[in-house]
Amino acid sequence: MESYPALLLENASERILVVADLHIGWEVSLAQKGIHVPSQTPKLLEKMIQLIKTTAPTSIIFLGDIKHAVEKIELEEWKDVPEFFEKISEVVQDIQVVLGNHDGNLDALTTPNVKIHSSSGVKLWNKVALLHGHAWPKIDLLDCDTMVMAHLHPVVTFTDELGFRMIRPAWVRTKVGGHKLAKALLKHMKIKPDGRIQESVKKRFGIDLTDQQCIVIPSFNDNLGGRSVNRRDSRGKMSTMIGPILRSSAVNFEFAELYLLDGTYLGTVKHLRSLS
Ligand SMILES: [Mn+2]
Repeated sequence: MESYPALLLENASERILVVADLHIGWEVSLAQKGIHVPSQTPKLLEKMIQLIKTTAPTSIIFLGDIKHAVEKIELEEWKDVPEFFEKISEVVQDIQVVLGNHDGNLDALTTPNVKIHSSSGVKLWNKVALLHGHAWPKIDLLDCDTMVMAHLHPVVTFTDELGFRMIRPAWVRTKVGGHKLAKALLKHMKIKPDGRIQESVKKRFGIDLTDQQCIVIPSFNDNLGGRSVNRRDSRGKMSTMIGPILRSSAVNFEFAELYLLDGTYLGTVKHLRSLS
């Protein structure tokens, strides 16, 4: 069976499919550089429909970057994005979007059944935090067990002795320290904690801070580039330090676990760095 960069979250009554980073209309950015590729949206739609057939979800949550143009709407997106939502709506009625950094003016392109959440994220079943990851989370997500993010388009790089390079999408699983994330978030909110962070957050927001499992979901569109999680850039910096959560000291990326799309466990970032 084909492996998809998708999560299926289940409870007794719901099956929620979570996918991210479709970047519909990315071909248009190539056309601006003189490279003309036919619209790839029909293939993306076909892949999505197949996934829906396989998993029979009750809802779909898109974790941001539905479209590619950041602020404006490209001519092609006026056609491709609404058509995409129309076709998906024929098979699943409950569709939700958590906004990503590429989703400016997205509401003009969605069908009326699509519910749009802000980039600060949404809480599912009181225990799963869902957000794109380019913006700060809202503070009431800080008592969840699990945080699911996108934005990074994580890939893993393998280079052999001859210099041949293979790059594959990768799932990332790590931990977010609740205390450190809350400290950074309060600072961003310009709130001075009165006393200890834990008590302060409880008193002010009624939130019981906790450490969370953090999952970074690979991009659904496999024509996109990604951030190589086990490779340093030319200045020796990790390219994964993007977005306020990953940039905060709350996430230790060194010990993040990496998996191939089919679930094969590869090792930690620290361990796989020598292979990049
Ligand atoms: Mn993206």
